[in-house]
Amino acid sequence: MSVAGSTSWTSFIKSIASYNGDLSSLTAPPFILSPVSLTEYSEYWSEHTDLLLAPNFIDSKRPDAALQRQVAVTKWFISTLRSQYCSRNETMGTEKKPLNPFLGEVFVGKWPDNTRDSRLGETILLSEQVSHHPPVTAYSIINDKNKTLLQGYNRIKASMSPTSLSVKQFGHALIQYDNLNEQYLVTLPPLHIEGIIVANPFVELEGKSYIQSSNGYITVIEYSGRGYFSGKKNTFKARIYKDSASSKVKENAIYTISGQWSNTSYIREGSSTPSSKDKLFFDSTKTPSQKLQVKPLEEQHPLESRKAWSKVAEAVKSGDYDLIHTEKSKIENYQRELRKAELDGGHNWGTRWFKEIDLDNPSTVGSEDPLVKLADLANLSTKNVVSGSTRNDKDDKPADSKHWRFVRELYDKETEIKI
Ligand code: CLR
Repeated sequence: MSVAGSTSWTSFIKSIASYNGDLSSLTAPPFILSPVSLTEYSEYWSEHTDLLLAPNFIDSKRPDAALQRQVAVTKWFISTLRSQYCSRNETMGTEKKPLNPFLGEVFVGKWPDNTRDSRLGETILLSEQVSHHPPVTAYSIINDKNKTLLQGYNRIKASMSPTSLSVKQFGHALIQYDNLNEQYLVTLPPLHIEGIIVANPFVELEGKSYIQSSNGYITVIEYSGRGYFSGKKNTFKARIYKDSASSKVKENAIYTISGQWSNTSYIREGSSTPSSKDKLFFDSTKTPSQKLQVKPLEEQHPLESRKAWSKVAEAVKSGDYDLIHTEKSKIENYQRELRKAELDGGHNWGTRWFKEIDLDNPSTVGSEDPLVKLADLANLSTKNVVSGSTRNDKDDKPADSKHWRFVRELYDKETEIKI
C-alpha cells in the first residue's frame, strides 16, 4: 500500500473508533467503499430459494415430518450465511463499506419460475429503507405459489474494540408456511469485523442465534472463528431440540450439526459432534447461490437503489474520490430538502410496504403478531433489543416494543414500482 493509502487508512481507523452506528459518519478511503447499497443485502436471505421452500415438499404423513421441516429450515438458514457474510470478499476481495440507503429507497427483483423444479414457482423480493435515523432496512420475500412468506428487518449497532469492529444486529426474520400453518422466528447473530488494522476486513460471526418453530422445535446455533473450537474460520455448531426447555441440557439434542457455514457441515443424531464421516448436511461450495433478477436501469423507478445510486456507483468503481463526494452530496442534499419540506408541511415520509407495530399498543398490531407466540416459546424478548436476547438477560434493556412488519395490501395496491 502507498504511503498516502496507509495514511487514509489510519484516519479511517480513527473514524471507526468513534463510530456511532451511522454509516455516513465513516469517511472511508475509496478502495474500501462498495458500490452496493445495504438495501440490496436483503437478497441474501433467498439465494437458495429451493431450500427456503423445501419444508413445503416434505411428506406430511411422515411421523417425523415436523422435525424434518425444522432440519430443512435450519439447512436453509445455514445456506444463507455465505451470501450474507462472505460475498463481498468473494466478489470484491474484502469486506466493504456499503452505501448508506436513503429513506424510502427500495430494491426489488425476482427469482423466476425454476425450470429444473416446477414446484417452486416465482419468488419476489421487496426491500425498503423504512428509517434513516437510525438506519433500518425491511424486506419481504414472497412465494405465492407455495403460500410462503419470509419477512424481516435489520438495524445494526457497532462499536470499536482495539482490533475489531463489533456489530450487534437488531430485528429478526419471520417465515410463514401458510399451507402448513407453521411459522418460524429466526434471530440474527452478533458479528465482528476482523483484519481492519491490516486493511483486509472480513466478517466473523460470534455468539448464538435461534430458529424457533411454532411446533416447539428450536435450533440453537453457536458460532466461532479461527482459534476457537475447531480452529477453522466460519465454524458453527447447531443443535435441534424438542423445545426451548429441553435446550437447557445439550444432551437432549435430537440432532447435532457441525462444520463451516462457508464450506461443508455434517449432521448426526443425538448430542455428540459429527465429523466428516457422518452424513453431509450442507456443502456451500457445491451449491451456488442464485442471484436475484433485477430490471435494467432504464426501467427502474427513481427510488430504486441501483437507479438512484448509479452515478455514485460508477464513481466508486472508477475510484474517483471527488466524484464520489459530489454525487453522494447530491443525494444527501436532496434528502435534506425533502425532510425539511415534510417538516414545513407537517407530515412525515410514508413508508411504502411496511408499517411499524408496537406490541405495547395492541391497536397497532391487528391480528396477533407471530413474534409474540414464537418469542414466548423460545423465552426470547419481544422488545426492540439486540436480536436473540433472552428475557431479562443483559441485552434485554428497558426499550420499546416496536417492530417492522410487511403489509400485503400495501404491496397489492402498488402501481409505480414494477418487479
Ligand atoms: C446487514 C444485514 C445483512 C447481513 C449483514 C452483513 C454484513 C454487515 C451488514 C449486515 C451491516 C453493515 C456491515 C456489514 C459488514 C461490514 C459493514 C456491518 C449486518 C460495516 C458497516 C462496514 C464497516 C467498514 C469495514 C469495511 C471496516 O442481512
